[in-house]
Amino acid sequence: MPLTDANVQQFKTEGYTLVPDFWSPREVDAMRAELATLVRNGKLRNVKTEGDGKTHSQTQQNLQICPIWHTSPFFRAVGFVPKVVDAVTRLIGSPAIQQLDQIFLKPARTGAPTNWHQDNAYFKIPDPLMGTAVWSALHDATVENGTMRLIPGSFREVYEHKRDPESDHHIRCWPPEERAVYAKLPAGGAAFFCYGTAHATGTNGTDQDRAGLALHYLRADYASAELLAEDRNCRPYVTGPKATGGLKEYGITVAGTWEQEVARVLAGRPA
Ligand SMILES: O=C(O)CCC(=O)C(=O)O
Repeated sequence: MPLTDANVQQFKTEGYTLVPDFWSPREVDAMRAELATLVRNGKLRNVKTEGDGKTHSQTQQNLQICPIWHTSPFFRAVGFVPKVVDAVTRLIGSPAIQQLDQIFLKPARTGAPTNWHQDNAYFKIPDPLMGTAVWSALHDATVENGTMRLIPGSFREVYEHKRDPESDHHIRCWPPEERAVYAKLPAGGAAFFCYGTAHATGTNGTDQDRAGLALHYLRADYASAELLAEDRNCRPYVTGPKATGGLKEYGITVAGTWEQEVARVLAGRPA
């Protein structure tokens, strides 16, 4: 489902927008199957700590894989899917690079939060509306299982960030939570939110796992020189004159492979 004009307008004024049926059920099935393979192969790690930022929790889990592109050709391809690239272009313009890809999996009953932060506290771009996350729900994302919360309009504010003692590497802030909205999304729904939008996920106390796939895109003319270094082997251009479908950055043409990747994963074939 493409973005509507109302989605684009909401992103520009409130810093986020939700699209409930962004991915097809078949695409979601393939994403879950690939995630299960990554979990089985031990590719996610628990970043939840016991309040000291160091000691990993034995009772709660915030399982993360970041980046994913060098482990999974399937998730590498997701960054070039035309509906993703079109949506990103409508929201932040062109030329754009894909900056990051990651998954957070919150296991049933033990799933731990990712605390409040603004992505721009990490990325530090001069205009926080010029970068966007595309956060896709791989399972129904509800209040009960800790779906994403977002603070409308918070991209106009800059909150102080400190090391998050509940994670082994994250930072966090303490924004006005009473202004937050829940991104309640069915599996296959997507939340788009700009680099300045304060956001957090919660605990998963339900009997089902919940995972979110987060892709981040940045307008290239707002990226630091280091992000665009000629010899980088990631952060592909997805639009504009330097876009090669991944060939330049990954050494292989990735754009256009999504359908075959979905079919391959659903058939259980190795990459
Ligand atoms: O899914 C999560 O727990 C957090 C995702 C997130 O914070 C992000 O994409 O920036």
